[in-house]
Amino acid sequence: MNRQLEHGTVELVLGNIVDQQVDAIVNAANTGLLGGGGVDGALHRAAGPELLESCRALPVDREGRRCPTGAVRTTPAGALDARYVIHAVGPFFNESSAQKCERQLRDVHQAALAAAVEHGCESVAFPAISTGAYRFPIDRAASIAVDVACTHCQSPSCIKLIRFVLYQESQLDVFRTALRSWSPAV
Ligand code: AR6
Repeated sequence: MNRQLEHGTVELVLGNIVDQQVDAIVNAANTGLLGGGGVDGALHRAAGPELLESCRALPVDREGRRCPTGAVRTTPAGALDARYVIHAVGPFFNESSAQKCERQLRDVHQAALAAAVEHGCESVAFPAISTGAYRFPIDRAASIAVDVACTHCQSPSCIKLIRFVLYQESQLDVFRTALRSWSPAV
């Protein structure tokens, strides 16, 4: 399914994030940025050692993080069929701080799109950030991700194609509902 907005398109596909041919692939990373399971593991395996080397070269802060939660770092994409990997650190979902988690998930999507614009990208593929190991409820994550993407595509300087790559049919269904029902804030 896709939805054409004023200046760009938001697309939903069932598939594997590592197979995407786009300018930038977004990784669902952690603050250390040295790989992990899920999307992160799959991307590092497919990209080869160059991706890990690029991540290792990024500066580490006093808390040992290469990227704080809610932010992104951009590297070359190694052997992937993309120019960049945008490493995005989503929040670990916790119901007792749900509002903060929701804000951080929104921030990380906005930061990834801003990084893609900054690097001159016209197409970006996102996984469903935070909905695996980080346990963000899929319906809440989908409505935030879709809202940020659709809002972005209302702006003339936007990314022309934002693709969400869902791993399971059930996740695709949830994103489909969110994309169909999205309307601009008044
Ligand atoms: N392509 C597309 N989607 C995928 C793929 C794939 N190859 N593999 C999994 N998914 P997760 P998170 C889906 O856990 O929740 C890592 O260890 C998956 O079904 O990859 O942000 C990092 O190093 C789920 O819906 O990311 C971090 O420590 C979604 O992608 C931590 O997990 C995200 O699942 C980040 O957790």
